[in-house]
Amino acid sequence: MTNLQLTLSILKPFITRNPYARKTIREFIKENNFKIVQSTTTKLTKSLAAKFYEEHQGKFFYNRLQTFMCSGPIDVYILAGDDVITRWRKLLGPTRVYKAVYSHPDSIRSLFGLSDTRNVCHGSDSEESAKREIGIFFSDFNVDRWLEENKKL
Ligand code: IDP
Ligand code: MG
Repeated sequence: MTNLQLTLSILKPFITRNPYARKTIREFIKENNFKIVQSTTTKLTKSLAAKFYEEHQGKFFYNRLQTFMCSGPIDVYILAGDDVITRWRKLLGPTRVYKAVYSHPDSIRSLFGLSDTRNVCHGSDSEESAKREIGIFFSDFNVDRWLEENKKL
């Protein structure tokens, strides 16, 4: 393991109602040797969604995003793996689904995305974001300690 990292992954609302998509996404996780370190199924409140997406407040798509993210259950995973932050985002494909369909046809967002808002999954974009986002959903989880302990293995 050269660059062990943790990332926060969310299966967004409509996808948790689609067993085939859920199964396929779990297979992607397995095939790429990512480990699910912790997982939870929950429903976001407006205030938690606001905290999670604080960098996007004020953008034209923000209200739509917040409403959508609170519209049903989500699966939240802490994923671990070698370079998992960029590799998970690569598996997701581009943020915009119409772009994903043309440029990354076998990505998760291309396969299961319905619109730019309903783009299937979240993935942290940096180590700092991963730490912040993991803290929102798993407040007892110590990112630094987990990495320190598991990098030695
Ligand atoms: P990311 O999820 O690929 O990191 P961000 O730019 O961080 O993309 O945006 C967060 C989320 O906001 C996206 O996953 C998507 O659901 C939504 N979003 C981003 N840009 C747009 C847009 O142009 N139209 C509609 N929704 C958007
Ligand atoms: Mg982002």
